[in-house]
Amino acid sequence: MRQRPCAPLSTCAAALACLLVASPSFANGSITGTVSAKQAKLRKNAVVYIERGKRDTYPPLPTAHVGQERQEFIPFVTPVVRGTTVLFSNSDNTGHNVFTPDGEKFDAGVFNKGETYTYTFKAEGVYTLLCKLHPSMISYVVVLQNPHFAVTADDGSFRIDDVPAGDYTVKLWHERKVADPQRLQVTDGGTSIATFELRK
Ligand SMILES: [Cu+2]
Repeated sequence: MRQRPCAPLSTCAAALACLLVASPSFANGSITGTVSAKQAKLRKNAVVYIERGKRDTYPPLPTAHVGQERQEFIPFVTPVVRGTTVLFSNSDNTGHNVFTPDGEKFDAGVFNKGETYTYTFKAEGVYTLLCKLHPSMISYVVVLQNPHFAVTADDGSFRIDDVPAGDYTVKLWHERKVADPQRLQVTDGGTSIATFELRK
């Protein structure tokens, strides 16, 4: 096609916008795959993450939200980057509490419908969230070094996009099971496959 001497400005702007939107996916790669387990219901809610990213430290993510609805924490697992604040809210007509016995520990006390509590997670690790008023309530915050993570869907599938090219160790966290870490290479524009089998 012959280049027109001067394309309309809107065409240039649209082309530039396309380039800007498209370029990150070409500069980085993706990791996709599945988590398998004998019991199908165990495949969801696993966190797949890169153990150490290219940088030493990463900025915190925007505030994450864990709700309390119908006497459950929602979502079941919330991965965040170290330094991220999590806002807890209560939408039930009954009071709830949230506390963790893990890491630095915190206890929000009792809060009622419409009230919130925030906590900033300063150290990497897995934090169990519990409610002193309802022993069946449980969920997890998984504090990671970097934002390259995903939570598995009901079928165990996951996808991590926008990963800088390089060699990585990819790990898995699951409430009750373990899986062997995977070494893999991410290439610019490529999709690397990681498969985890839950055991124990
Ligand atoms: Cu509760």
